Amino acid sequence: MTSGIRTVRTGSNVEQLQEAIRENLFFVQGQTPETATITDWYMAVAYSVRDRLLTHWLETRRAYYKPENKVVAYLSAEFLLGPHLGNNLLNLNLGQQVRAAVEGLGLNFYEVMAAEEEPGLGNGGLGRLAACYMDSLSTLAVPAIGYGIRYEFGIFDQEINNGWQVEAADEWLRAGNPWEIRRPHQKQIVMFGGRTADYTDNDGNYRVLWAPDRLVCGIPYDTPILGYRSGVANTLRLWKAEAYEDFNLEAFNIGDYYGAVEQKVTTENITKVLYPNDQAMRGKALRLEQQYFFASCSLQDMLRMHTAQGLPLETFADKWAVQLNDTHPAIAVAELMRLLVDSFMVPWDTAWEITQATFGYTNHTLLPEALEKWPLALFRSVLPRHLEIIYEINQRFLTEVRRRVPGDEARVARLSLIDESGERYVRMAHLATVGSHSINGVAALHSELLKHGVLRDFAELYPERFSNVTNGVTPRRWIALANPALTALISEKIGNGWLARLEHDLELLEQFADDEEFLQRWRRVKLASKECLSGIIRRRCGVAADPESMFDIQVKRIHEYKRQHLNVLHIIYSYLRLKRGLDSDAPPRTFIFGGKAAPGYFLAKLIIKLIHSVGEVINKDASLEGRLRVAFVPDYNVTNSLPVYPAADLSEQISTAGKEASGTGNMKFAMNGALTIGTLDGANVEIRECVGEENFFLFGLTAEEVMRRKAEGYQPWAIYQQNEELREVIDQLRDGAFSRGDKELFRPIVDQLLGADPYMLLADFESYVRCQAAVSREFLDTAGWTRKSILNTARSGKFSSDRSIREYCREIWNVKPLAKAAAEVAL
Ligand code: 26Q
Repeated sequence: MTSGIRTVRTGSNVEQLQEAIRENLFFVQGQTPETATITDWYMAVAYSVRDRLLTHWLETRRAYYKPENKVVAYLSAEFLLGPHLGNNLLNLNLGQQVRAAVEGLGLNFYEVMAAEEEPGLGNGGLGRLAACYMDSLSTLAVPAIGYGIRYEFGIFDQEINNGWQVEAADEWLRAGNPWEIRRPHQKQIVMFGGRTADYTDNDGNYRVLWAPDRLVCGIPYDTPILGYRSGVANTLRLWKAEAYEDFNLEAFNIGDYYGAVEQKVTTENITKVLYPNDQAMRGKALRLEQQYFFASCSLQDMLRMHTAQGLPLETFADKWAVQLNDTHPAIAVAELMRLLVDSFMVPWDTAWEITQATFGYTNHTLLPEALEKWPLALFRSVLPRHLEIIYEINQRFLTEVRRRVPGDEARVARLSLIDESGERYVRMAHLATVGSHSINGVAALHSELLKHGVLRDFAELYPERFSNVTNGVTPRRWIALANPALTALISEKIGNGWLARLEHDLELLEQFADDEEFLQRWRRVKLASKECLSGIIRRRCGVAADPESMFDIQVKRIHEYKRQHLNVLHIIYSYLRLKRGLDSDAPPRTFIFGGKAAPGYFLAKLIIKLIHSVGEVINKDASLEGRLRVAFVPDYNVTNSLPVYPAADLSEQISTAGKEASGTGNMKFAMNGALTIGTLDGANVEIRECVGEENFFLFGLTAEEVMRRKAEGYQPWAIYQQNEELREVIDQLRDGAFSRGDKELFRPIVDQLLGADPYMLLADFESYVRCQAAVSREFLDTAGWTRKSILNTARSGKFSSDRSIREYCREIWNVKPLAKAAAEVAL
């Protein structure tokens, strides 16, 4: 390369960057400044930034191929990354120069940034966790590859029509994706369906041949995941399904051109669309095909890299730590066994040792109805060989169980990888558990409950395999990018290093919690964030929100267990009291919601309608003089969430205790200085421990009490009759006060609340509204509230994903950071 090219590709002063953007606009987008659209400019800027991280990326890739480096493979059906540009600018420390360069070209920097379509390749918490973990792995200089699926359509876009959710296809690849590189030479081939046959080989060994009826190509698309100023860029490798051409040609050659094309279309469906986290989805063959497709591609890719280094298969688990992000990739356990035993002729026992030493399994749910299971017949039709392997694993496992606990066939049935209580199913959580050396939950309470609930029998057999790693979120995206003003204020007080050392440094803020001037500046930063969100709400929802009012926010997927409707009951309750002339001294509140409902989840969609309907009545009621406002921010996604967290005074984390595995939004809010109103659920428990109980609003039954109440027989009807104010809230809902007299519209919600509601809203209602009254009182003490806000931020360092990743590295993966960077980022 000539030095001239080098400069335009890598130079980092404003002139060089401007030159780079102009060149990319012309040579990549084929546009001139006169003809370019904002998307063309965005692409030109993105390519210019990508050029500047390629060196880090290729150097990190070399580390994967060094035999002495152990590599983390994070297998996840979802990676909910959010926009790349801002993140890469922050991590490369190029933000100011690129901004100046862009503005020097006569463009609005924020408009250019806003032209990025975010890759919404996840549903919510689990997918976003994978993205935060990739960020931390690179920041900590741990060699890692994220393996997943390159969905052509990510999570649907949400539109709101007359208060109802309407789904629209997410065409995120429309304009092309400047951050990915297709690597067709590293394609893999994946087999599906067909039959198996056994035979004896020349050495007298029992062998199985799998004759599939379909072959599919997996093409990797790589995206760099930069660390925060670490000089490391790990790879996110997402697989796209394409037709296996040779196979297709067979049909073509015998004249069946349309048959060949049809097969191509069917094949490419595998990576078409992300499934929503919806129970109604259960049993869809395409979902199993997706899971197997990416698990197989990823393992074959690791084996390719492993053997390319001349390493023997016996050392596979010394080279690779493969983490299963829930059971979605759990089929990898059977697939690694198949590859080792059938393809590489490794003896079964050796293969099983390698497999168990390789995998770790993270569980993200306690809801038994959410555990993945596949009807046996369907499983066999897609993966006949894997079913045999699972039977073999099961037989050996149950033999071991019978040996260790003789005469307990009920236990054997509970532990079996096959559910035979009715229609027969393959239990994916059981497969993941027996195939892993480590099983962890995602918050302390969750990990405890796991051992007493869905994985109890396994925890009794193998207690040493169970542990907890409490979730974390990356402070780079969730503080620095989301809240630049707060970031600047914090840096002014405690220096610049804290974004990479949250647990250690953030608590240094505490010393300013009583400093009058600091309090004022903290308050002004919060107010400016609220003004910004207020503008968004005005433009997008047509709701006027006073930035001086309390911003009370619940953003997350819409689900009964998360209890957005409990929040709504409190809103109605507050409204009725104000109408009656009570609570006139309470601070004005703006209730803000955001979140998507699974398209097939009727009650969740009705809750969205309910929020809008209640909002319509309240926002229009002039007699309130603006003391209550309700807004629903449409299309809640990573991009739209960024201005939300900094603007919150109050974070709603109100799930039924024992139902939310961890939650991660709760952490993002606390870091940005919101106080939490919450139950003792998931990571709320640990957040409260860290920030101090006086800085957290606790209400509701504990997980234990929930279970006890359920066992005794939960009677919502009795609660309804005893509590007059609750009765009025429910009656108004039922009698059409929020549905223009329509008594049918919200009946399903009312019926659920008064019926066998598994989430026990009414049991927590009184405790919740009382706690909310305390929130209102405390908010009136501005200085006291601000102090608590500062303490929430200062004490939330534990919830950095850097801490979580350090724990995974030490306790589960036995992986160390790259030597070069180790001095800078001590693990
Ligand atoms: C399963 C089968 C078929 C189709 C889809 C699915 C599916 C997809 C996504 C099931 C579940 C999910 C996502 C689950 C999830 O996001 N769980 C959340 O994980 C977070 C990270 O650990 C936790 O903080 C949350 O508490 C947990 O709800």
